[in-house]
Amino acid sequence: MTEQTRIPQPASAVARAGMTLDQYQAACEQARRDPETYWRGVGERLDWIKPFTRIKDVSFDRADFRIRWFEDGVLNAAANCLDRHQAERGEQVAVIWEGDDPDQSRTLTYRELHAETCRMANALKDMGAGRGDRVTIYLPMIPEAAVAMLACARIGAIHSVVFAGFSPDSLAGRIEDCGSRFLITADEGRRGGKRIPLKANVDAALEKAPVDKVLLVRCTGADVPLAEGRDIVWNDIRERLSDDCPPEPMGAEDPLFILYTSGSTGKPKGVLHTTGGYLAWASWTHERVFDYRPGEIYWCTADVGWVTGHSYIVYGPLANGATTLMFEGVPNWPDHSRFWRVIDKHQVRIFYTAPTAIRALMREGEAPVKAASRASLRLLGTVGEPINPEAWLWYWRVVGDERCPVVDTWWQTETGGVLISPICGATPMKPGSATRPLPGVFPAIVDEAGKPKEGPAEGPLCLVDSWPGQMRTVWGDHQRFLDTYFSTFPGKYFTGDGARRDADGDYWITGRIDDVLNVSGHRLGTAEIESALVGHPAVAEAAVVGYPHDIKGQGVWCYVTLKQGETPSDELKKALVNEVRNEISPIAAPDVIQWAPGLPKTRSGKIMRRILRKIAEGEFGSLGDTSTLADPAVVDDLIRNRPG
Ligand code: 6R9
Repeated sequence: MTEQTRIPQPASAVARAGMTLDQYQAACEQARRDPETYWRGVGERLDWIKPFTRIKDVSFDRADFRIRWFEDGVLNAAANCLDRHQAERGEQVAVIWEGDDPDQSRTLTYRELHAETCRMANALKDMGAGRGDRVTIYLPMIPEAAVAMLACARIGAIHSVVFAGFSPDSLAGRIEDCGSRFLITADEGRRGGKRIPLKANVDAALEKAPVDKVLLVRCTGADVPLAEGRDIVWNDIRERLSDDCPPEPMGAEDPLFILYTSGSTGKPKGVLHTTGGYLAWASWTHERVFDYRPGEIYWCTADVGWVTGHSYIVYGPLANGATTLMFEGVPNWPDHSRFWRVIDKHQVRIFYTAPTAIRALMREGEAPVKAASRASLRLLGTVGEPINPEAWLWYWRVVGDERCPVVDTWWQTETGGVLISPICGATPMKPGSATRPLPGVFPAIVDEAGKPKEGPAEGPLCLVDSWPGQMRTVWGDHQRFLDTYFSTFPGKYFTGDGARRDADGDYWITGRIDDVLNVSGHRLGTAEIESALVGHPAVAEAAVVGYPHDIKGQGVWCYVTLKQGETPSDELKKALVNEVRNEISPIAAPDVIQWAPGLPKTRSGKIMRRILRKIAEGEFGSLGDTSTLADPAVVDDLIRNRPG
C-alpha cells in the first residue's frame, strides 16, 4: 500500500452524487472568492424565526478576538429538528432504537418525537428550568437521550451530556463546573448483557455536587431509591404533560450545549457550542459528506455522550429529516455479527463507526460479517482516530464488498462537525487519508513560527479561518480557550493534531502531538490519569504516556514512583488500575503500570515525556537529545525494567 493507491468512488455513488467532484471544487472556489454567498447558503438551510442578515464576524487576533456566525438571526434548534418536518414527514420514523437485547427495538416517528420532546420540555419547565440554565444529561443510549437534548434546546436550556460510562467523580466535576441545577438520568443502563447502575452513580455524585431536581427515566425498571422532593419519575408524569410546548426563540449565538472533553492539561474543559452556526454545520456536513437523502436509514454507532453522537446521531440527521438509528449495545455481543445483523434487520444504508471497532471485528475474521447480507448498505464512514490502511481496506473489501465508498472523517469536539473528509460520490479515496478539507475549511500545516508550509509537508495542523460549527469558548474560562487554541500559533486555531499533506494535496492525520491520548477513539488527558494515580496514598509521582496498541489505537502506559517505604506489588497495581477506573472511567484504565524509581526530568524539573513515550514504544535507539536530563541513570533503569 503506497500513498499513490487511489481508489475511485464507486460508479453507483458517483451516479447519485448530490455534489460531484466538479461541484466540490466549485464550492471550494466560491468559499474562497465569495465567502458571503457561500456561507449564506449554508445558513439558509435552517428555518429561522428571524432571518440573519449578518453572516460572519470573526477575528482570531488576541486583541480583537471574536467568532460570530449569523449573529442577528433567531431560531430554535429543536424546531429545526422536529417542527419543520411535521407536515412533510410526520409519520416517517425519526429514531429507530435497537436495544442491547437483540429482541428489543422501538421506533419513534417525527410526530411522536415532537410530542415526547414537548412533554419533556414541559417537565423541565415544571422543575424550574429555563433559558440559559444548564441541564446535565446522564443517560444510556435510549431514545429519551435524544428527547432530553431536544427538550433542553426547545426551552433554551443548555445541555451538558455526560457519557454514562463516566464515574460518579467525573459526573460530579462536570455538574459543578457548569453549575448545573438539573439532571436527567435513568435507573440503570444496559450494555453487552450487563447492567450499569446509573442512579447509584448519580446519588454518589450528588453528594459532592448537589442539584435541585432529578428527572429519572425508567429503563430497566430496577428498584432505585428516590429522594423526596428532588427526584421525579418521568414515566409517572409523562402522560399528564402537554405535548405542546412553543419553541423558545434563540439568538444564533446563544449557547446550545456544553460538552466536556479532555485537554493536554488540567481538568476536562466545557466546550461551548452555539445554536445557529453549530446546527447549520452539523446539518450541512451530514448531508454533504454522506450524500444524505431524507428518509434514508442511517446509523452512527457512537454514544450520545460524545460529540459524534451530538452531531451525527441527533442534530445533523434530525435537522435533515433522517431516520437515525440509536444502538444501546456493543459490537461483540451476543456475538461478533451484531453490527451486520442490525444493518440487515433495519435496512441500514449508511453506517458510521470508529476504527477501533473495525480493528476489533477484523480480528474475528470474515465469517461473522458474511453471516449478514449487508445488501442495504451504500456508504461506510469512520471517525475518532486515524484509521490504518489495513483496517480501511478490510472495511472497504469485507464489509462494503468494494461497492460502498469509505469516508474517513476528521474532526473534533471543538469543531462541531466534520472538517476534512472525502465527499461521498465525489472525492477519490486513499486508505488511511482523510483526504480534502470541506469547502470553506482552510487547514494549514505550519512550521515552528506558525507559517503555513506550501506543497507536500508535515507538521502541526491548524485552521487559518473559522467555520460556523467552531466552538465559541470554554465554559467559564475564556482565557483557557484562547490559551489552548490560539496562543501556540497566534492568529490560527491549533488543533493539537499533527498531519501530513501529500503531493496530491490529501491530508493524513498522524495523531495528537499534545498530551492527549486517543484510546479506542476516546479522548483522555494524561494529566487527568496522572492526577487519579497520585490520588492513591502510596503514589509519589506518576507520568502517563500513550503507546501503540493493536486494537485500541493507543494504550495507556503509566510510570509510577512510589512513596518512600511503599513496596511494588501486583495488588498495588490492581489498586491503581481501580483508582483510575473509579476516578475517571473504565475507558481510562491503565494497560501497563511500570514502577519507576525515578522519572526522567530536566534540570528545571520538567518530566521529559518524549523519552517516556520512546521507552513505552520500545524504541530505545531513538531517545533523541538526552543532554538536558538531570539524571541519565533514571532512563537506563526504566529501559532495563521495562515490562513486556
Ligand atoms: C470527532 C471526535 C478528536 C481527536 C482529533 C484527532 C482524532 C478524530 C479522526 C481523528 C484521524 C480521523 N480524530 N477523527 N484522527 N483521523 N478521521 O472524535 O472528537 O473526541 O474530540 O476527538 O480525535 O486526534 O483531534 P474528539
